[in-house]
This record gives sequence, C-alpha cells and structure tokens, in this order.
Amino acid sequence: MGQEQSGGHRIPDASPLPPGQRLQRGWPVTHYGPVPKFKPDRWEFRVFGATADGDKHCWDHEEFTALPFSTVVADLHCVTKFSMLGAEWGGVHAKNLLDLAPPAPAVTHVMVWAEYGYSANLRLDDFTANRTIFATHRDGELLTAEHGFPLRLVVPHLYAWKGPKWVRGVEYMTADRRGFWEERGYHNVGDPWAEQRYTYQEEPGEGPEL
Ligand SMILES: Nc1nc2c(c(=O)[nH]1)N[C@H]1C(S)=C(S)[C@@H](COP(=O)(O)O)O[C@H]1N2
Ligand SMILES: [Mo]
Repeated sequence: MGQEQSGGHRIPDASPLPPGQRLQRGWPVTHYGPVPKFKPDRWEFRVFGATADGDKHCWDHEEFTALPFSTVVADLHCVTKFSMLGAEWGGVHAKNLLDLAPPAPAVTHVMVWAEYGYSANLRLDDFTANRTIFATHRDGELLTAEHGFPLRLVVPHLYAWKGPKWVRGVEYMTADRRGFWEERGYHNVGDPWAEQRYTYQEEPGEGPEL
C-alpha cells in the first residue's frame, strides 16, 4: 500500500459518513500487490461464464472506450475506516454492459476479475444498480495507473474493495462464490452503512460456505 495525495475533491455539503468511517483528505492509493503495466494491444475486457448465448463477449481497449459514457458522483469507503467523498467517476454503467452481453436467466452473482487474479464477487442486483460504473475517468481526468488505469469498477453503495482496479472482465455465475478479500476474512456483501466488514458478521444466507 502507498500513500499519495492527488487532486482536490469537492466535499458535498451533506455527506454523512457510514458508521465507523473518518474523512480522508486527498486520495491515497490503496491496494494489494504491484501496479500492473497497461499494454494496449494485449488488453481486452471479457464477459464470460453463464452468458445467455453461451459465448464469451470481448472488447479491445478501443472498442471499450467507444461505449456510451456516463458519469456518477460517488464516495469511496475503505473498510480500513477512511472515506473519500464526492468524486465524479466517468465511464460505462455496468448495467449497460449487461444489455450488450446478456446473462443467462439463472445468473444470480458476478465475479469481477482484475489483473493478477484480484477478484470481487457481487450480487447481480449490486452489479446492475444504477450507480455501479466501470470508470475510466475521475473528476474529468483519465485514471492514473495507481488508481486503476485503464479501468476500474466503482460500486458506490459497497466498501471499496468490491470495486477492482485494473479490471479485465466479468464472470456471470449461477451461484455465489467468494472473491479475493471475501475469502480472506472480509464480509461477503460489504455494505458500509450496515458496517458489514468481516466474515464473522455474516448472517445466514449472506455468503456461501467457507
Ligand atoms: N485490483 C485491485 N483493486 C482494488 C484493490 C486491490 O487490492 N486490487 N483494493 C481495493 C481497495 S481495498 C480500495 S480501498 C480501493 C482503493 O482505491 P484507490 O487506490 O483509488 O483509493 O481499491 C480497491 N480495488
Ligand atoms: Mo480498502
């Protein structure tokens, strides 16, 4: 993990923090492992698993960045108790992607995959929520390498580990399966407003067997 300040961010007037969180000024870099090097000619975004047509769907970098662009203002809440507020994320709504690569009717969850095998599982409803966005930009500028360039997922209503940086694909699943941090003691759902931080807090039905 590194510490780096970048950008001045608009702090909304009424921006209540989820319980147990403190306001972080600036924008530190937080992740596990090294920052991957972006290789444009080798990069592709893949949707695979239980797709409606049984095929995988791929976009190269040029194709992906030509998809309809939207923005979402959203906070990032790190489970280690700091929050960054009020960033404007620009990119592709996850639910738009779902229209381009429809899931089979039996799909209930997705696994979002990033470089080096980082992953995060989401319920389909969290993935298709209105504000869930595959971001290429923050506050009008391209993401930096440390913050996930060329693509990261932002799931505004869940803890930030649920949003992989350097994302490369989505696996449609017909049953839930734990991702990288969810296998390592973090809550399977990860709602910051309910302080769902750790696995031991899970209620029956909130996560698959460990
Ligand atoms: N690929 C990848 N994405 C990741 C992580 C990681 O370790 N690897 N860490 C997550 C966590 S815990 C946080 S808090 C945010 C931090 O994003 P930032 O560095 O832009 O602040 O990235 C998330 N996305
Ligand atoms: Mo985090």
